[in-house]
Amino acid sequence: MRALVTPRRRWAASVILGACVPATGAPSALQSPELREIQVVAKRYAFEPPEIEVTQGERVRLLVRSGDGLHGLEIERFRVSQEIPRGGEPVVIEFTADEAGRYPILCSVYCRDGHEEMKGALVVTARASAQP
Ligand SMILES: [Cu+2]
Repeated sequence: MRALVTPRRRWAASVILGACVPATGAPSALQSPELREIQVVAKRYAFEPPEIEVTQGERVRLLVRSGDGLHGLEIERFRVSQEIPRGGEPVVIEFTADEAGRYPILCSVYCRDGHEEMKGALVVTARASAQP
């Protein structure tokens, strides 16, 4: 299934992306990944939703905003590390979930007493081997 991305939508996304460093290298032209877009709120001291589920091989776009002060969002396995500024403007983070597993999501910016407990999880479920 091809993702329906209108030119206008692309434009909007690239404008937001201008503020952040790409999480992964050049996109693979071989894949036609489905895009999974998920809104995430970082606030003291949790991520909402606390668990993000995607399917292996999907292109994941996280739209992350802060519900209070400065935070960070880090998923080491997918080389994601991004500051989430205060003010509620969404930060766009994109990566391809190319390996199944459960990966911790951490706050990478010290945000006071509960910082160490500020954890979420990215759950990448294995794609069924037999595609219809
Ligand atoms: Cu923190």
